[in-house]
Amino acid sequence: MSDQQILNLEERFQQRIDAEIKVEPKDWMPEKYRKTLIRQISQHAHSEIVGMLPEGNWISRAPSLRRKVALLAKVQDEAGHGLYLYSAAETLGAERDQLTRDLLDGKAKYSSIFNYPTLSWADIGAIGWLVDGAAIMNQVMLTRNSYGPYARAMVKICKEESFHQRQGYEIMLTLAKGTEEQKAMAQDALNRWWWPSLMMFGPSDAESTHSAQSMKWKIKRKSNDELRQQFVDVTIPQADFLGLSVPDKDLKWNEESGHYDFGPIDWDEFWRVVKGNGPCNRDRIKARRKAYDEGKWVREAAMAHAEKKKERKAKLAKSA
Ligand code: BYC
Repeated sequence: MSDQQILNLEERFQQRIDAEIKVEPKDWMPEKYRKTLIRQISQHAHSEIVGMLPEGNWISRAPSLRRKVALLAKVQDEAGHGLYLYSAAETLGAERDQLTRDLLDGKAKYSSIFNYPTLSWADIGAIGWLVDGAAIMNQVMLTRNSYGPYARAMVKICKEESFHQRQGYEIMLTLAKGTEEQKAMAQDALNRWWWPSLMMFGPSDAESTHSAQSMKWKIKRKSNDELRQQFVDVTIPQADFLGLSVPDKDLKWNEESGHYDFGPIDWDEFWRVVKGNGPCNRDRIKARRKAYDEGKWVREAAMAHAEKKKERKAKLAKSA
């Protein structure tokens, strides 16, 4: 194809995006659009899968049967989200096995938040409330992203995330209204999860390398800072209702802007975690490698079964 033909196609592609027409797997798309989506969707899928680990740590120690059932369902939902997202990446030509290998080799990114430890039961409340809360803020925007399979996957995922957020907030509410020790546990969890939750939205707009192009292609509809501010504005009244204080001495309501002002984020910590040096990065990858190795016989059995089925079908077709 000549350069001029590609330019024409790119122009038409942008016009369709501007007209809010969804891009579907068999449509022509610029190679960079495809790559950007594979990057973001696979990072998102890895986040769902690695994100099962911090909460999985508490399934066997949940304080009641009811809590255990809810947590088990939530963690299983995250596995489902990972699987839809890997399927969405496959519609763009990515190989699932390669994506998994990139994660296990430490080449692929996943959300920074999942590299922090879950030290107490209150952390399970804080994750549902803050981490799923932040995830919803971002994913509601993604239900309107320009790539059809990704946008549609987000609709179902957001419904499930809403349940996750509510179960987390309800754990926090129970602890905050409980004994002094329980309230202290809830406060300690908020202290540790607050800043990493704000970091989840990614670098500031000035530092975000992909935002401008992703906004143009409507993969993103709101900037990292806009979503972060939206999250702070929604979450502070929820913390007030719990009677807990957010660990930020600069936090205050700004009458003029109609938003909360908040203190500076420690971006050195963010990049340290993203680059593999957070408190749990090594443990997380080790756990995923172990799961992959232990699942080898399942993958082999599934392949052997598929092969046998194919052979049986071919035999039947021959004898018919
Ligand atoms: N952590 O140009 P930028 C869940 C990277 S899981 C690590 O702003 P972009 C849940 C970024 O990848 C839901 N890395 O990028 C599961 C880029 O690096 P590369 C998780 C980060 O893509 C279990 C570089 O920094 N949600 O809900 O335009 C239990 C520059 O950033 C992070 C998603 O994955 C980070 N936090 O915007 C409970 C949402 N932030 O690729 C809950 C989908 C940035 O150039 N993803 N980086 O090497 C997105 O919406 C976008 O990718 C982001 C970043 C807003 C995260």
